[in-house]
Amino acid sequence: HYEQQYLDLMRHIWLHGDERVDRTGVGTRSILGATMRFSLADDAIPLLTTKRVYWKAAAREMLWFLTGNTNIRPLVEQGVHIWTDWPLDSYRRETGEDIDRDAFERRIIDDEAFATRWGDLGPVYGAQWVNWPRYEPAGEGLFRRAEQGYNQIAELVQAIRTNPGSRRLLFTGWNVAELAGMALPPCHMTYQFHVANGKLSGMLFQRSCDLGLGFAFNIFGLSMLTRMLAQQCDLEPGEVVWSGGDVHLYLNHADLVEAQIARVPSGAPRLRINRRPSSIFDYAIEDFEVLDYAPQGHIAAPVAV
Ligand code: DHF
Ligand code: TMP
Repeated sequence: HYEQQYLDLMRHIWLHGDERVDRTGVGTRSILGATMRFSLADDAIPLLTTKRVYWKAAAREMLWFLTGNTNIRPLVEQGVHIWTDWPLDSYRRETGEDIDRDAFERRIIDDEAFATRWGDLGPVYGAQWVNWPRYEPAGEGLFRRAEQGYNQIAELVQAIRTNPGSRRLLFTGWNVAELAGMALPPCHMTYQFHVANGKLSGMLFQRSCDLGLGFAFNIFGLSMLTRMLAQQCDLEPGEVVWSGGDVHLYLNHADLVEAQIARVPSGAPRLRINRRPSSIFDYAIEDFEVLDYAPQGHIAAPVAV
C-alpha cells in the first residue's frame, strides 16, 4: 500500500530521530532527508487512510494560496482554522489580551479592519507564488516596486504548455528578502514539475515537515496542484515525489504516533475534478470530489506554535 512509506518513516523517526529542543519549545525527534513517491494514475490520491484527513481544508488552503491572499480571513470564513494560531499568538503577545480562539476568529470575520490589522501572515506562500515583488528603474539609480509582481504560477502553466522538456518548471516561496516579514518562512518551499510520455509529475521540497500533522495536508496539496496543472496543460497525471529536509515528530505526538503505526492502511481513494476551469486560477472547492475514501478515525494532536 502506498501509505506504508509514510508509516515506515514515522516509525524510523520515532525510534532513531535525533531528539532536540526546537523553536517552539515542544521538542522533536528529527532526521535530515526523506523521499516518498505516490502514483496519481487513474485518479489515485495519496490521502492517509490510517487517520481521517480533512482534505477539504487542505484543498481550500491550496485554492487560497493561488488567490495570492495572505490573510486568514477567507479561510476562517470557510471554517478552516489551520492558520489561526499564528496571528492569534501575535495578537496575544502584542496586546496582552487573553482572547480565546473562537472569539478571535469571530472578530476576524465580523471586523474587516481588525482582520487587516491582525489576520495577515505577511508575504507568505500566495504573495510569492503569484506576485513575487518586481522592481523597476525609477531614475538616478533608484528602483521602485512595480505594481504587478511576477506570477510564477501563470508562467509555470505557460512553460509546461510551450516547453514541456524544460528543467526549469518550478516555483518557490523562499524569497530571502522577505522572509523576516513572514509569520513562518515557507515550509513547502519549492515545487518542480516534469513531463514524460504525456504525463505530468510534481515534486515538492519541504524544508521542514511536521510528519504527524502538516504532512497529510502538504502531500494532498502537492497532488491536487499537480492534477490541476495537468488538466490545464492537457496532460495525464503521472506521480508525485515528496522530499523533506528536516523531517520530525513532535514529542507531544506520542499518542498519535503509537496509534497510527499500529493501524494498517487500506483502500484506494481517488480525486475527481468535475470541471475544466478556464485557467489555473478559476478552480472552486466544488470542483473537487474524493471518492472511495473510508479512513480510520481522526486522531487529534496538538499543533506546536
Ligand atoms: N506548525 C506546526 N508545528 N506544524 C504544522 O503542521 C503546521 N502547519 C501549518 C502552520 N504551522 C504549523 C499550516 N498547516 C493543521 C494542519 C495543517 C496546517 C496547520 C494545522 C492541523 O491542525 N490539522 C489538524 C486539524 C485539522 C482541522 O481541524 O481541519 C489535523 O488533525 O489534521
Ligand atoms: P519552523 O519554521 O521552525 O521549521 O516551524 C514550522 C513547523 O511547521 C515545522 O514543524 C513544520 C511545520 N509545517 C509543516 O509541516 N507543513 C506546513 O505546511 C507548514 C506551514 C508548517
